[in-house]
Amino acid sequence: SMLNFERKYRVRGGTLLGGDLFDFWVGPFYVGFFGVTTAFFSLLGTLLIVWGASQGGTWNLWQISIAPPDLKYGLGLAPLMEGGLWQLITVCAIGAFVSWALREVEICRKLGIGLHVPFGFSVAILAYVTLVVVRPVLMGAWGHGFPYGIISHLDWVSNTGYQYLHFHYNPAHMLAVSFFFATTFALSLHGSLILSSTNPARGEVVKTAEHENTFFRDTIGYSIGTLGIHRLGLFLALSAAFWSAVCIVISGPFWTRGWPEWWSWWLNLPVWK
Ligand code: BCL
Ligand code: UQ1
Repeated sequence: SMLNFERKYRVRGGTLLGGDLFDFWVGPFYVGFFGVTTAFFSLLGTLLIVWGASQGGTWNLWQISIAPPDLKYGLGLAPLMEGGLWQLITVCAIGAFVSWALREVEICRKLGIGLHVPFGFSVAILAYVTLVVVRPVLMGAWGHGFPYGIISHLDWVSNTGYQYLHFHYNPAHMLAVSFFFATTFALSLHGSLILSSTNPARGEVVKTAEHENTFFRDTIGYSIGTLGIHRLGLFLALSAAFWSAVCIVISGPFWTRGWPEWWSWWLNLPVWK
């Protein structure tokens, strides 16, 4: 059954591409031109992964891996079984992620709401594209992308990290990690604050935003406000993904030595040098 609200907003129009083509719902789901392209790329990409797995010599979920081409192929196309499959899967992944973001945009336009959600998702896509396109292109070989496998991608992160001796000294990695931690901290404060005021004891009434403000004014002398906490949360989360993209794109294209050494600019400041 449809809510009155849904009936009111299930309207045609607001599409970016294709006009009325695919401008309809299937059950609860909006389809749209980009729903079709999402389905196409996801299905094809998943089939390619499963087929690649069938050629990989193991069905052990942890060990299945589809590797990028050898560095010798540079930025060219590689034979299917030597990284070409990884290249096709990467095209499908980007096709699916971007289609999903654009489908979100069309839904936002139908509803007349802001584009915050697709914008947020775009920053996650940016981090992924930085890993498998931007950095490999800047370094001259698709082989710098990460392999598609559970253990194998962890090995890639570890190997890539140690290539720069100690990744914790990467200043952008420091920022990214700090933003991830701050994001979880903010969400735990917000989630617990909302539950504390909306789950009253039996027989008591639900409390108000003023109670929420007052809790933080009493404890730390400041409340960011009910709208403000959501702005802060979005800022923290977007910053986490943004600085992640920065930390990896500067490793190689900008800095090729160990990250601890990068800090010699600090030791070399004229004040104490
Ligand atoms: Mg480190 C990266 C934290 C130690 C080497 N490291 C990261 C960052 C993050 C982080 C800041 C990964 C998140 C990210 O990119 O999000 N590292 C971190 C922490 C520690 C740490 C907290 C710690 O010690 C406590 N790192 C180390 C050690 C090094 C090291 C010191 C190894 C020895 N680290 C590296 C390297 C890298 C990182 C190398 C990176 O490359 C990585 C990074 O910054 O990458 C950008 C961004 C989010 C994404 C990329 C996800 C994108 C999602 C897409 C768009 C959508 C997917 C949809 C999905 C397929 C659909 C599924 C279907 C549904 C289930 C239905
Ligand atoms: C807060 O001040 C606030 O406003 C009332 C919320 O809204 C419901 C919150 O969820 C949180 C966590 C805070 C406190 C946060 C800071 C940064 C002071």
